[in-house]
Amino acid sequence: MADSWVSADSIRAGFASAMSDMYQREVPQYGTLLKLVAQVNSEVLEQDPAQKRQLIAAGELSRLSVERHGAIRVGTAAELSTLRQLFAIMGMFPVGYYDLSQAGVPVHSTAFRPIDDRALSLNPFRLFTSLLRLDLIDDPLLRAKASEVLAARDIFTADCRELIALHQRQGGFSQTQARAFIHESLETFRWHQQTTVDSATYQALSQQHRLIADVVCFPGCHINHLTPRTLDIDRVQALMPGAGISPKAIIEGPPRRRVDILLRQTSFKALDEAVSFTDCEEGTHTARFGEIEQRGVALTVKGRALYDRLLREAGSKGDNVTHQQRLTSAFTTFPDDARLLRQQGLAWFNWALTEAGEANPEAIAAGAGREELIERGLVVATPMIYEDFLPVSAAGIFQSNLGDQGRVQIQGGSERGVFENALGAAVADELALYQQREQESLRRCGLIPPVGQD
Ligand code: OOG
Ligand code: NI
Repeated sequence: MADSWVSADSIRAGFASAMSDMYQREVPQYGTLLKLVAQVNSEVLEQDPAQKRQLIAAGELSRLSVERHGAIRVGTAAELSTLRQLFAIMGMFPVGYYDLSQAGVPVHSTAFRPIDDRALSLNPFRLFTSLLRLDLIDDPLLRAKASEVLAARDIFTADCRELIALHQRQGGFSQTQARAFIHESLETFRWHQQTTVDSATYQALSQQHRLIADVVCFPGCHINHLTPRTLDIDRVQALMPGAGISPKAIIEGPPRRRVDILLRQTSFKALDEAVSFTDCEEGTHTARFGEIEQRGVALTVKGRALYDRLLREAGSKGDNVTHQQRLTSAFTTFPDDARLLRQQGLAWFNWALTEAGEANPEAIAAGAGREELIERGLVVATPMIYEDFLPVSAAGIFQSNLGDQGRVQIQGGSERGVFENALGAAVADELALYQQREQESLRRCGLIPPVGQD
């Protein structure tokens, strides 16, 4: 029976595509953004055949056109822990802990994502998932009200809960069950025009923080954006207004470089949407938007420390042009060359033998230096793409949709233990995952000894 279960990868791909269809119907501007990104990506590939060849060789081209990430926000530990079980069925596991309270946003987060090379290359879909920190609501009456509203809702359908339990019992899904599961789990992320509260409660929560109202007042945890991957984020940002999309002021993350690092992101502003309250039909809520991202190589601890320092030094002032110039000059000390990134231990790479390398095992066994093997055409090292998120950038994305309220003062620091308790599991360390993947690739090439012999 186990042989005939549908793979987690295919459930994830089916889910990501159903989510995208739903979101395009719900937020038509997102469909426009997808078209723009597809157009720019195909222009880049046409104008830059070398990049196209590299992407094909790295297995990146096939996953380029599938959705890259989305984001959701939940209100209780029980919701978060059920989500963990739901995403596990799709081969998505919690990676990384992000404390957004530092940046004045009352949530902490993780990313549910695939972990191994194969799953990442088949479909890298990931969800940035935030848990509201009710402890950061300072008014005790309002905090109690928010807890009460949250306790009364169930964001999962009864069938969805049953299917999760079934999967846990039998260890897999048939085709029919997998289809039903995708259908039922989508319900959790659907938009609801009808809130669960009266307008006074909505206003009070919204005044405390707009995000709190967004999490507490709805019957589900609506997907708040989806994010395709582009090969030229500067061009998409510049073309957005012409396509009737209004972008946020600056592109977050590192500057444009020859060897892209980490993650650059920008979004269009959240839309004002009509909602109704239990006591009144007319209201609006602003939460849902679209985003684009450009991904580059994942950095080591050393590379990441350098990135964080240069980003701090560059600061953030002015319009996007000024901001990008400041970044570019701050980042001149960050090597922009794959070989230097490797030699200085700043970034992770995927190592593989070329055909010549396969045909020449003695040359590899002779213990020549890795860079020399690359020069001799026996080995290739491909940048390992960053699969995670950046807390400073995430805060910028949150804030661009919170208007003036973006930066409230929040007391209280990182609460990783509290988050993991709520989740019901530890979050994986993203840096350890990259390191492990690089080690495995070196081992496959025979460049380091097999496990147990090193
Ligand atoms: C999540 C914002 C963060 C990203 O890409 O960094 C994010 C949210 O608004 O819920 O999606
Ligand atoms: Ni995002």
